[in-house]
Amino acid sequence: MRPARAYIGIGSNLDDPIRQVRRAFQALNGILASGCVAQSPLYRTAPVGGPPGQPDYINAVAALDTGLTPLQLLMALQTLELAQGRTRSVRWEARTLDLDLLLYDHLTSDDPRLTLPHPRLHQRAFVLYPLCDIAPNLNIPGHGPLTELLARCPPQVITRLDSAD
Ligand code: A4P
Ligand code: MG
Repeated sequence: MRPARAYIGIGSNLDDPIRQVRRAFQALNGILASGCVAQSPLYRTAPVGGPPGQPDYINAVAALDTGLTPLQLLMALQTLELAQGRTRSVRWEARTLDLDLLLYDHLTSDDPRLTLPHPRLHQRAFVLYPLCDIAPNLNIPGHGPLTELLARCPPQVITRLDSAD
């Protein structure tokens, strides 16, 4: 069977975030029946929402070809978050690693366990910029062309890092 193309949003703002994101790229390649086919550049981004005084985030996006179902893939992502020290208490608190399933082929779902596309993807520069770097022609189900979402996105402080950073 043809693999599905999934896009994963990666975010970290604790415990050496650049290292956390690079480690996450490697770990994504180790997911069962899956392979990473593209990695975006890294971005330094101001925190959106959450408790005040959080450090900046490092964000990036990976494209993954996968034979897993959407829920199997979500569980694999949550296992990687835990392996990199993720804890959960307050919503949108600082974290060592957040892996969001942004898109899974053109699937849509309003299941709260797994909403597709990711419910806040279309409003977030820290997702849209790296996604556009690796998949500029994407159409986001229910929202339209990625480039149009980027043009309409609320202003956010976001800086692309050099690969040497
Ligand atoms: N869930 C439902 N749909 C999905 C999906 N498509 N991908 C459920 C991943 N998870 C999904 O997620 C909470 C629950 O969402 C999960 O149990 C899952 O079943 P979580 O990762 O435990 O908690 P969270 O990340 O704190 O919550 P949430 O609502 O996913 O937050 P977001 O939207 O991920 O936002 N600012 C900057 N600059 N950069 C960031 O990366 N991230 C956030 C978190 C806030 N501000 C940020 C950043
Ligand atoms: Mg999350």
